[in-house]
Amino acid sequence: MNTKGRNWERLILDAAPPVKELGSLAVGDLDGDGHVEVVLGGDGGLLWYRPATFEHGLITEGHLNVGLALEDLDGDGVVEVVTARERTILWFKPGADLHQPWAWHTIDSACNGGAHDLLFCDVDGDGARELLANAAYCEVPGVFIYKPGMDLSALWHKHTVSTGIFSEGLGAGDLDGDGRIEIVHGPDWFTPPPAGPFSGLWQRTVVAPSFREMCRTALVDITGNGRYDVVIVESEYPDGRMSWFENRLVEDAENPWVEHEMGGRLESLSHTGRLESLPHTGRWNFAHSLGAWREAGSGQVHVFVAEMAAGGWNQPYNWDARLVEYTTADGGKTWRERLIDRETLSIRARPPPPPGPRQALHGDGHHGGRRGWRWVARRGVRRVVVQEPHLGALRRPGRLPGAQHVRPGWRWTRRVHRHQTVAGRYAGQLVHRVR
Ligand SMILES: [Ca+2]
Ligand SMILES: [Ca+2]
Ligand SMILES: [Ca+2]
Ligand SMILES: [Ca+2]
Repeated sequence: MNTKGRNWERLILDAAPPVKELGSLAVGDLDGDGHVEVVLGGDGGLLWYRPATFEHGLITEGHLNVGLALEDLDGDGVVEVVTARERTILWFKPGADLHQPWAWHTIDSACNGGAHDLLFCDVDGDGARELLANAAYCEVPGVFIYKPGMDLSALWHKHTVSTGIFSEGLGAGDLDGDGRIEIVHGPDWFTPPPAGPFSGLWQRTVVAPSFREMCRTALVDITGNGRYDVVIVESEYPDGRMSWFENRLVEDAENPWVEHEMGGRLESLSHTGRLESLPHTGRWNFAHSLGAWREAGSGQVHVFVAEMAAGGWNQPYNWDARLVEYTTADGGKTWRERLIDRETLSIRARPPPPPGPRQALHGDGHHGGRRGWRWVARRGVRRVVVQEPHLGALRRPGRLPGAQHVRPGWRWTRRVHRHQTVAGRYAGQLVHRVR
């Protein structure tokens, strides 16, 4: 594999967003113009950014929860923004353009607790996707399904899947191939009652008995047998574990989940373009982002995991937070583990990658106000190169590795971010196209 052609570049959207911290992130085309926008939420507001132009704006103020999803609710072909603020779940729709005030409506005005995870899935098979939400950090945590009535702007019907068990990490899909949707929540999975998904509480079974309750989960068919396997990472611990659980519900009902731990050595490209191999402890420090997808053509499976730099519970700031991509081409027998980015790698200017699919990935993190940017990496980005000298060592672009690869018509500009951190003065530059 040509590793040099698969570089990732860091794009800093905003070095100092007007919020105290950011905890949620989603990517989608908010205005139907064919270009993705990025939605970010946290303590201070919900923001949108247009990576192509660095335009940005505010969707709403307040302290938003981690739960965030983009879904075309009204069927006009453009996604709306669904998120949670305190104990409410809300949806937002832009006006004529993203800069104008957004309309908003309430889905649930009285959640048990803050929604940490939101996702859409057609739970009842009627062709429309329902909203799944959990309630976390509250007296009666749980998992709920919301189904809208004819009037989207009215409160949605709420069905309880389970209450009384605190977990994080929602996923949903048909795990056993019977045509009905199951729900994964943290280390557990839930099957619907026989009379239908809205006929009662769902039955809980444990997928990952050795995992603690706060997780991220991703459902993806790794083995290629047509059923989802489950990737789980413990997300709120300095020594979190990560495994994928092979789905053998059909083949071996007595032993339906076979654990495969994910560790190994991480491949990393140095800023000089040399491939290095780094040891991996097999433990993850607040790995609060997890995504997985299967390529339709090749069947390759990719798993993306990222640590947040400022973990919860007053943990020390992790200056070494990692962004890693796992890839398998043989059904999970062997994996290629690739370090995409890490906070301490200070210079990210790289030769632009060849044209290819623009796969949007994201890192997630609470930043505690000290470093106000977040990771956004896109495969195939050719428009923006970011370099990021740290601790005040502002360098001239011409002396940076990769700087000579800036395309004609682009120029270096100094923008935005110089601010004080606990480690010293911090500064950076962006390269962007001359308009
Ligand atoms: Ca757009
Ligand atoms: Ca819509
Ligand atoms: Ca449905
Ligand atoms: Ca099923």
